[in-house]
Amino acid sequence: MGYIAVARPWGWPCDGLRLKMSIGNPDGMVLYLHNQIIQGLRDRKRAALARAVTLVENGSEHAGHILEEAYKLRGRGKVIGITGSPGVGKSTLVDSLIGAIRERGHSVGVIAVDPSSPFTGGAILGDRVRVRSRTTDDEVFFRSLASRGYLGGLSRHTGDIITLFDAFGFDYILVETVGAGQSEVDIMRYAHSVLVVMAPGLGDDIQAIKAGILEIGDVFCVNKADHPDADRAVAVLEAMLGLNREWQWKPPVLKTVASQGKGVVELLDKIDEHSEFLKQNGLLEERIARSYIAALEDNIRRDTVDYILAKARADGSLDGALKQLSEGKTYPAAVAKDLIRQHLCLEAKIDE
Ligand SMILES: Nc1nc2c(ncn2[C@@H]2O[C@H](COP(=O)(O)OP(=O)(O)O)[C@@H](O)[C@H]2O)c(=O)[nH]1
Ligand SMILES: [Mg+2]
Repeated sequence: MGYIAVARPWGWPCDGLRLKMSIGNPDGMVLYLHNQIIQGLRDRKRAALARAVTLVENGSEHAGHILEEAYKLRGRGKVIGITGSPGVGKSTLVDSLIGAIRERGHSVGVIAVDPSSPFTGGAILGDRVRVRSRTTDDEVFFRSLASRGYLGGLSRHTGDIITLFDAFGFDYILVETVGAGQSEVDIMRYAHSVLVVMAPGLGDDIQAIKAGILEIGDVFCVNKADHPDADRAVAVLEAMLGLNREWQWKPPVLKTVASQGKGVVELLDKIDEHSEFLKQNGLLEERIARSYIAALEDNIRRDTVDYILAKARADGSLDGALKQLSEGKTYPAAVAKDLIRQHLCLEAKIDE
């Protein structure tokens, strides 16, 4: 009877007959629960979304069925990526943007990808605390993902979780990524519009070039405009953008004081303007195609890595390789190629 407690955490009426049929048949029970979750997504039950995200985030083998159904429901929300170095004020800005979006009567889901603490494996608490004020609003949903150290520190399931949020039917999906470098550039491939946040006096102009961030930004925002150096930062950024190339869409540079909500309505207007530009010029499809490519790459990489390591563990070739490495007889790149050849039965040449 333990199943009943599992089936009803979000207070749906219990379907007695189907439940009885499922008890004693774990696979049937799992399917039943998953159908409940999918129906819950359609009915916009927040608890169903929370449950689905947890299953996907934990890499549950049963998540595929939910994702398959979620994929059919997706396609309504604007996916806005928000990126920039730690401390520039992204989370504060997200909080203000939530307010501006709600004032216009739209719903918003927020996904914050945080660097995991190596000690707890949990997401940084600060983000959760800050948005708590809005958690009573039914049209706002916030989820903080631990990054689990996947390739450059991103949550390996971010793309799938965006799909779940989209299936739920949010008007806006804000994805905040922390850190600076290739990993945050990569995650932005899932977004339709990318907002790059900078702050004066943090040397961000230099970092931006390094991270290739100028190329991915659709809208730029110099936050902490209460700082005296803000105008200089805007000027530097505009100069760098202007020299860069011929723009079809010239990314605007805005100033905000997120902590006081200043400039946030204008920022939302620009984000909307960019969405409209994409639609009017047939470019939204390109962005969506970009997100499919990102999803394919991420999934192929993830599944191939898991597969090869599992096979290599099982037949002892991983242990053998580790031993050879520790004895200095080979080097990791060579071992990796051997393992790929061995376990994927590859005849194709791998580039040396
Ligand atoms: N002076 C000033 N401080 C701000 C502003 N926006 C955010 N902050 C502060 O900057 C710090 C980092 O903000 P946070 O949103 O956590 O940055 P994140 O790491 O980019 O998400 C916090 O102490 C904020 O209160 C702003 O516009 N002006
Ligand atoms: Mg943050």
